[in-house]
Amino acid sequence: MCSEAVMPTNLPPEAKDKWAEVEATNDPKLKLQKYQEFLSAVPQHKGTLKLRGQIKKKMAVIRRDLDDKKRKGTGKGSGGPKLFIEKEGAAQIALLGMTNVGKSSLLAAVTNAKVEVSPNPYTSREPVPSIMNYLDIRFQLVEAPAMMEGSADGKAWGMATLGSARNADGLILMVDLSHNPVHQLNLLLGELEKARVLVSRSKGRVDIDRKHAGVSLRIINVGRLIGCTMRQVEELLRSYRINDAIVKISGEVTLEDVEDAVFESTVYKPALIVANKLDIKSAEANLRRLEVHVAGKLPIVAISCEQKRGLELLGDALFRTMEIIRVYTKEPGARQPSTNPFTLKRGATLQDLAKSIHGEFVKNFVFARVWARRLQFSPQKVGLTFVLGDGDVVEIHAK
Ligand SMILES: Nc1nc2c(ncn2[C@@H]2O[C@H](COP(=O)(O)OP(=O)(O)OP(=O)(O)O)[C@@H](O)[C@H]2O)c(=O)[nH]1
Ligand SMILES: [Mg+2]
Repeated sequence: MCSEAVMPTNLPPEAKDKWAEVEATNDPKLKLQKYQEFLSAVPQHKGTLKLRGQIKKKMAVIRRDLDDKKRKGTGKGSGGPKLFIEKEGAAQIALLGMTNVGKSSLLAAVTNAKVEVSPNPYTSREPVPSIMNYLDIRFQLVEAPAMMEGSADGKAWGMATLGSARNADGLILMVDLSHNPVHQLNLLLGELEKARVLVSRSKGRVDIDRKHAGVSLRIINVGRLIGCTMRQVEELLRSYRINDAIVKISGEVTLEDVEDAVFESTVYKPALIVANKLDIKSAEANLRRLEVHVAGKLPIVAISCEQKRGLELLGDALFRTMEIIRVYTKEPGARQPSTNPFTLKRGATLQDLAKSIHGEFVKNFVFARVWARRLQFSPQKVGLTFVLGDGDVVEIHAK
């Protein structure tokens, strides 16, 4: 894979420079232009075919989003619905399923969203966000337009559906227990895979986190590199001007996988299955079949929106699947910690917390005190590398 050529697709430096410019902008129009410039700098040979296809797809999504906005904007005078929903709360969860499985019913049952529930197929045609509260955590559920065969190829509202999945932090795969849930699940997973959204973590994985500005390039390898060395990985990343990021490698990873991660062509989303309509006669038998098929690879929550059964299990299932921890901060000298926790990913350190509070906090950090049940002594004086846990109370002392 990377025996002689370090770059699997052999991109010239101009193309890599252009890619850095693509990454640097969030303005859709400018991004579109930068993508175009990038494409012009990519040589047209077989080795770059896959990449060019992926970039064109990304451009199509942006164009469609811009068109939508223009149409809606001039038509009704409103901003119109967005293809991408801005994130809110601890995690954004895309609610995916074929039509009539009960996505809107679930939203209506666990959030205060005003949605249309109907036996007619394809009622919801654009992503609808709403907040679900669990303990002191807020999850943002986004009902995506129904998935169908061909969604990943852009059929009907496929762009919006797969876009919602790609944009989310996690997925709920919703199936209807009144008829063959295994078929429905396979269809969802098949379309997601076509769109390079994967739910399994069994294979290798490369995460590039560019949010950590100011850390320089850090590569954490807890996996195994196949056919390449750490140095080649670093060279490849730097050739794309990735000089300031945390890169995590786990499982078995090739240099091509690393480059895929640069273009974000494959993304991994934690997922859980919600099996609805448990009230229907054949549901129990279908649930057994689904459980046998899934074989513990994904969690399953069985519910009935109609009878409001099983809904109380959803919050905890999301909490576990999303690997969320809550951390309560306390001002030095204050008696009580804040009741509004910061939510972080399991494994997050004090440095991650400090950063999510304020970028300056890390620079001015002196020490912190942590109160936690799992510690032998509380409070304990700790530094930035301290790994936080759910329920920790933290008092940060800064200059
Ligand atoms: N028996 C039963 N019917 C349900 C349940 N949940 C939803 N339904 C019915 O299933 C139909 C579809 O529900 P919706 O919530 O509109 O489904 P959806 O997935 O949002 O459908 P689209 O937006 O059209 O793709 C409606 O007639 C609901 O009343 C349930 O738990 N049990
Ligand atoms: Mg709906």
